[in-house]
Amino acid sequence: MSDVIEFRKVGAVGVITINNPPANALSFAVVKGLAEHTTACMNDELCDAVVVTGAGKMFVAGADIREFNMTRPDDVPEFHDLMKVIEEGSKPIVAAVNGIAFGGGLELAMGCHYRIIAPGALVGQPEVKLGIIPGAGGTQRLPRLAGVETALDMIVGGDPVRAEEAVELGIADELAGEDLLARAVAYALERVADGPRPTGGITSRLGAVDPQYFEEYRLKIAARTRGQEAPLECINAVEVAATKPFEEGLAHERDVFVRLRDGDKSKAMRHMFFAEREVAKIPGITKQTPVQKIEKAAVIGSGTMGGGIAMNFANAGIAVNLVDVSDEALTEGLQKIRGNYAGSVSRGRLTQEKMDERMALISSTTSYSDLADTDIVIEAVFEDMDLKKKIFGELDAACKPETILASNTSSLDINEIGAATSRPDKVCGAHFFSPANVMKLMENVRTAAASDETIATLMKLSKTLGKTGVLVGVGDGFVGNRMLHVAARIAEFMVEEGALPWEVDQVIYDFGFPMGPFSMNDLAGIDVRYSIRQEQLKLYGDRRQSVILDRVYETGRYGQKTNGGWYTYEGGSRNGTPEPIIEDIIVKTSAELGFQRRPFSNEEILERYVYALINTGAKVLEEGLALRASDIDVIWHYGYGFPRYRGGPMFYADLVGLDKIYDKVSQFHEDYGDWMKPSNLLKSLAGEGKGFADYVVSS
Ligand code: T1G
Repeated sequence: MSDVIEFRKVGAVGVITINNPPANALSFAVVKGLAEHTTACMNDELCDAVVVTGAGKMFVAGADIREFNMTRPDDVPEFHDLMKVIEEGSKPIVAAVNGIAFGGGLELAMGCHYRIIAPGALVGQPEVKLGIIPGAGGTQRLPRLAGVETALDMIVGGDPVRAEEAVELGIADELAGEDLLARAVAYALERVADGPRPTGGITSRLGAVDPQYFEEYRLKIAARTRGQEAPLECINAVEVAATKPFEEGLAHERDVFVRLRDGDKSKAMRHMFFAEREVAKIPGITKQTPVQKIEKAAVIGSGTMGGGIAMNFANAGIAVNLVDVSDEALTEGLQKIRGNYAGSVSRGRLTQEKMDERMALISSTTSYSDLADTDIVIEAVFEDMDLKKKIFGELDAACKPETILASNTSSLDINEIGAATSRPDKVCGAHFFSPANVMKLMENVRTAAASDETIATLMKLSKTLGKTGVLVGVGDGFVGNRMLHVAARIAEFMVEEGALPWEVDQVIYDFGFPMGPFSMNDLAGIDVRYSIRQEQLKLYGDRRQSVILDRVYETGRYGQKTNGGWYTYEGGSRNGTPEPIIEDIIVKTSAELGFQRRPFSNEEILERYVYALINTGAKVLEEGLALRASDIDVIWHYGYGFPRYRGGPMFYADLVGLDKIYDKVSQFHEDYGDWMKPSNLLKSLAGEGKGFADYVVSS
């Protein structure tokens, strides 16, 4: 029948094994094979019961996400029809759940009559993280097995539960011992006398639920699911399970599943699912590329960034030596780290024991001679090329030959830094994002001289630290900040021309970002942006910068740190309010600059900001500073909060259409000059009617 399904008889029990690596996804072939083998067993007089299990380490990771955009072949049942064949089977069907049963995997197990689960296995309905709801009966069967409240938590949250808890919750009937399959076969035979137990017929757990409960649940999740549809639809589907007949619930689920699956938000979130896995695929680097062990690390600079970076190593169980020029600086840096951990302990996110373990992994020194045996050093001092070259020269002399030397610089030329050492093949960039112990993104910077081993080690280190490491090339601002600086400038120019900071921020917030550029400026510090611009003016004198930011800086309003920047922050609140002083400065400066202020529509604000991002992303691609467009999407999601349900700037551009974006950017080019010149890649792809998804960087 099908090579992704194996079948054998164990006595009077038919054992159906799904063998569809790498994740045993419910592909069309698997669905077809499952239906055929189930039907065959039901018609086999010598078969008294059936066991369904997965080959390898997973039961089933879910439906095959890659097939969502494909047309289902006529001879392949819909998910619901497969579950109907199983649930209405005339003989007991037992799911032997090994490893992972997610999405359609858990739904398959719940379509079976009984479930035996292996210790340590995980079951979950993560569909909401793909912008959809379970589409194979999960919203209707899980409430029947585990009750409405548990079903809501699992389906709306999307997080898995462990085997032991699955038994307690009623999702699984029994926790297997050493031999899952043997136990499942025996259990199936024990159930022959009882016969099938269709999950759809279980109603005892549904109990009368107060409609208010669902309303309160909707309010509870509203803030964190802003802009998304799937979470609310998950609640609606579970409410239908609790209030309507089973068949009606299945029909409701199917209609909503198809609508969300075919919508842009789910396509964007599925794009991100694969994009964040694609970043690990680097031309020339394979599983055979040697990787250096990282058991001892050091961080140069005990400031905010250095301390955060050091915490990442301690959190991963790696000993780390914090280095600075004085004991006072180190004392202050360690105190800040201790305070960060204590905050997590007080919020119940970390145990005191774990905090103590991590603090014990962090040592400190003012002497490079203590770094001789270090495996990797991350330099995180302030952005001064001469200082960095001096530090790298000293590290080169102090550390063993194989030590990797990485800079956390956000924009300086790491090729030049590497040239200050005798080991340029061991020099790279590890650009963390602030706060470094929280933000998942690492821009791993590949210099011209870095060896494959150095890059492979750096990419593996990202995973070890629980980060999403994206490989980028050496360029001003690498990828993320290069794009940010262009968009931030265009936002400032819009304010010169007539928009107000809070108008721009509202549009960008409503698009789905956690905050707009001016709020972000207040958070990071206007003084920080001011100094970056001074650096850029040195590097690129030709680039006109809006002087409004200078005027605000000159008032001493640096943002949240001074309780006022673009916004005013009453009583230390983090929610700013528009400030009339700022509006006066803006209007006055616009007049000085000769602008006749004009209103900006929300659409124009969004287009200018986001298309500036996209155009710069296209330039990054054509300069070979990113391996693929989807890497840029991953950078912008994990580094800057680009909403996952929009898929990242480059995916979003393909949805809008590159021809439209090219036309708009051409207009910006006329308005602002060459720094907004359309990218050649954008122009050529638009002209060919293609998208960034069609563009493969020559490796
Ligand atoms: N479909 C297609 N490919 C998948 C897949 C899936 N569901 N899950 C994993 N892969 C691929 C993945 O792209 C990678 O490929 C390889 O398997 C290893 O994955 C009807 C409609 C299971 C926890 O959302 O969470 O069911 O890069 O690197 O770290 O209601 O994969 O090697 O070519 O992630 O060990 C719901 C998605 C689907 C779970 C394993 N299920 N998967 O993590 O390996 S929708 C999910 C995961 C659904 C039903 C609905 C993880 C994992 P490649 P990996 P891992």
